[in-house]
Amino acid sequence: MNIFPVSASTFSGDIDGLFWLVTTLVGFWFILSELLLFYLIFRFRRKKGVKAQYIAGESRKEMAWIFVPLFFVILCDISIDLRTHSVWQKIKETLPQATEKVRVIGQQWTWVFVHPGPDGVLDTSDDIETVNELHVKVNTTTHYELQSRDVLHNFSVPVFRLKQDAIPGRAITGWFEATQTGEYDIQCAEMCGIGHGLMGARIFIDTQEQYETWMAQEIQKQQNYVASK
Ligand SMILES: [Cu+2]
Repeated sequence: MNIFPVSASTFSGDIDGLFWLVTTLVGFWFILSELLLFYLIFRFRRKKGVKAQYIAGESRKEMAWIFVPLFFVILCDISIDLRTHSVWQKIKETLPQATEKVRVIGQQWTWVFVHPGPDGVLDTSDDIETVNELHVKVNTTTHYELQSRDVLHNFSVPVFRLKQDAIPGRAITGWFEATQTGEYDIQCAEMCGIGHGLMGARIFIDTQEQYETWMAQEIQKQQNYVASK
């Protein structure tokens, strides 16, 4: 059964693992406690000639019903915290060496992407700027520099399991490495005004050849535009 969207980054499996861990542990305690609740309601109910019992949980034996499960619940909590911490460290606290860089700019209500041109360097005259269309290379560690031109936005790429707030006045650097090619959704995941729901874009994960073909097309478009002026 595949309940998750396509998994297309080096860390998406870690995030899915966390979802499974939390769902399994919480699900286990939920089912156990509900079963027990209904069993106890049935077991100590009022019967003919027998009053319903009111159990306050004050004797040592009764208290064990509270503190023994509590102990195990806390153990589960700790295991979730440890796993979460190591995943957070891997994704948010380490910044592997970049092979590629791209700038992502959120504004009401669109995404602007600045790709380095053939020279591979941002902020030079051959940069390629696109609207709602991000091109990255597969199997390449890519740094994104995230900015906002107005309010809070959130750069969310579900297939990467990536979410990062864009904060006005700040340039936030993060990274990803795509593991499979294809065309997928990008969505703003921060309520940013009336057009928020429309603030979607597409990410194209290209092979080296596809990327170069796309870049050549963009350069051609620019030249045609300049020539037409
Ligand atoms: Cu938004």
